[in-house]
Amino acid sequence: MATVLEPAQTEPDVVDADVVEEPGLLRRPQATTGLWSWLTTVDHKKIGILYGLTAFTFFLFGGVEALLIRLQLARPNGTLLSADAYNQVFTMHGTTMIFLVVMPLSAAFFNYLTPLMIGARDVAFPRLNAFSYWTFLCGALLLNSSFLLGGAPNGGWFGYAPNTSITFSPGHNIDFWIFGLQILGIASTVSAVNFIVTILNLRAPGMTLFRMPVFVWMTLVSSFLLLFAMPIITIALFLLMFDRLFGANFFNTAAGGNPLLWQHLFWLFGHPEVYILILPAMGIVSEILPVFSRKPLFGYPVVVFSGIAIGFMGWGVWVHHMFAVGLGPVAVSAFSVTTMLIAVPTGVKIFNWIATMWRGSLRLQTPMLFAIGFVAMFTIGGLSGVTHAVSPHDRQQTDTYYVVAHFHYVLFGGSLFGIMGGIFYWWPKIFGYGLSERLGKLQFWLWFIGFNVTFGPFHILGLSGMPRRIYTYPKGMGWDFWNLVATIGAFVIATSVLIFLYNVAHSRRVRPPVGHDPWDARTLEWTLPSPPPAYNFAEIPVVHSLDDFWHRKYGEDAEGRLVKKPATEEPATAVDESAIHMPSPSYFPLIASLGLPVMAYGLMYGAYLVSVVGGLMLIGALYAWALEPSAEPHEPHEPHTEGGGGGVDPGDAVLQPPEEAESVPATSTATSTEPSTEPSTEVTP
Ligand code: HEM
Ligand SMILES: [Cu+2]
Repeated sequence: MATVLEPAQTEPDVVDADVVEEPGLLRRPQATTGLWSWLTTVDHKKIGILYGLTAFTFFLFGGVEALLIRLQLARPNGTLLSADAYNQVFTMHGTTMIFLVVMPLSAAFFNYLTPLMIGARDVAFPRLNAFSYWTFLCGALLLNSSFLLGGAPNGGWFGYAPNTSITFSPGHNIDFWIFGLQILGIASTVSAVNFIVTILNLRAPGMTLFRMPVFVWMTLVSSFLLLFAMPIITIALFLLMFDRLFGANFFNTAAGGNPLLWQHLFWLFGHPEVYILILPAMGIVSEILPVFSRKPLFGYPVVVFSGIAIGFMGWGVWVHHMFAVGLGPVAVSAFSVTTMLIAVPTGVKIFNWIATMWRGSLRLQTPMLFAIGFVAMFTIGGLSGVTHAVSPHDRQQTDTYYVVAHFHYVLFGGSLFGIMGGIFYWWPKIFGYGLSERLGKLQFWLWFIGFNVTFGPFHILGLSGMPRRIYTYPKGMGWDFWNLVATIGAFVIATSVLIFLYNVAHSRRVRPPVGHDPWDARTLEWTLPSPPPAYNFAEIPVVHSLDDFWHRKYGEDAEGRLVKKPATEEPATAVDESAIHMPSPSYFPLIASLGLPVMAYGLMYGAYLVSVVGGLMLIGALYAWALEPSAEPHEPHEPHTEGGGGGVDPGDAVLQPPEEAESVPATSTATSTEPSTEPSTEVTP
């Protein structure tokens, strides 16, 4: 039975309900459009878009920092940046690209796609989700405010002690790094909890774990990694904070402390962190390759299990970052072996992706080009990683440009290629129009060539002895030519990014319509209009198989050939949107988040009263949030607690477990803020 959208309850209705509004602060905001609606939104789709826009803005920041580095190193004896300015720029470049670009871009996809892919109306804790976004933004702004407040962090993205102690870094530079990462850590941890609960509790009927898209699996594994990794860096940062602000000596050798403790703690977090950076992109590529090869993913269960295996094995390799610190042959050999072993599940994935394309009918559209680019570049990065695992080799390579080459092939060649493929793939679903394919292909080739011209030479520079983190180098070291080549490459990358921005502006202007399934895809999100209505599914779908949407569209004839099933023309049935219960907007998550940087600035500058104010903002908003009516008073519906779904916080519950959904009358505040342009007859139940 097909469905037709009832005209959404318009604002005025709600306004009428105001006559019964409760007095005071706790009255829920009602705006569904404009800036206020974005500041108070708890809609996973809007929060996903906020993460995406913010992270892409920081990509531009990190990119400019990268160009400054490359300009400084383009010629020997560069004078563009002083030594300290250079330290600030590369530290912020690395920190930005990891914590403010790749992680939040992944979170953007987690937020926008997970509920759509599992057949849910939102995440388990919508206001907590808003809190995690605003907290991320507060952490990012605090970190970058350092440029205006005396100097940005300058101790490298892994902040080795005792270089980052108050003795060797007396300014506030490192304090900004500590508090910035602490606040970002809260955002990531909260978000991880949200996605674990959502994926384990809010799947549509029939969406068993092994019918979930690989992207959802990688979201789950990354969230568990975040849950266990963030506490480790949090403790390390607290120890460093106590050393710097309160005279402790955790890392001070002279007072019995141990700088190696920092390295162990940082890389115990740091290596799982690199999988937190790559697994989402691996999930994205595992969605794109089957669609553009018109074949199911080869070895779906193996791809899933190798992701889980990487999630576990990623905890047993951290010492490969410390092969040169003198831990002794036993430790070094053991971690060499574990590091080589982790190449196995990674290699398995690469073979499965190649096998998916093998004998497929490939459509080389932009998402597919980036996905294939991912597989090729990540393989190169993985191979140089294996050379690091051979510890005598690593002795030559550690702290040289060979290492810089390695992590750019896996983080840029891997994560960013995958993410860019995802942007082109899901853009039509998110915004209801497509990006230009012609400009997309031009961007891809410049991006691909620029990438290899920039980072390929780093392998040569590293093996010919060029250390990383030097702000200049003398003439005649044999590094002049390849540094110039690398800098030219960096500007080719920059040009490709400008073409992307032009593509966005141009496509937004002409808005080529796309329909709900422009790529002939396989997963649930493509059953919905583009963009989806605020409540996602008019009816919670019932899932019967992996790639459920594909199997609704295609069957096999007697010879096993793929045949399109006749479209089921069914009479449209009315959907009463106002009967669909959705969480109401709230501004308390934003206020709670703002309390965190206020606390940090107070601690950093010793203005403890300011910290108290920040603490009160946080606690006050959390209480108000807890006391906020879970839905508008005029909405006659069963209290949420009953149907709160396994372990979901009733105060925040949006959805009952799907099988109960039908029974609960809903509120009207769920009016879709995004105009659903498509009559939902296109949505098959
Ligand atoms: C846009 C093009 C990029 C260029 C031209 C570039 C260039 C560089 C260079 C030359 C360095 C070495 C600085 C030094 O050791 O003195 C560096 C460091 C680094 N880059 Fe990039 N990079 C780019 C993109 C990225 C991306 C996308 C990521 C991660 C997702 C990333 C992560 C890092 C990290 C973590 C460091 C180490 C910083 C440190 O030593 O503390 N970079 N980059
Ligand atoms: Cu590692």
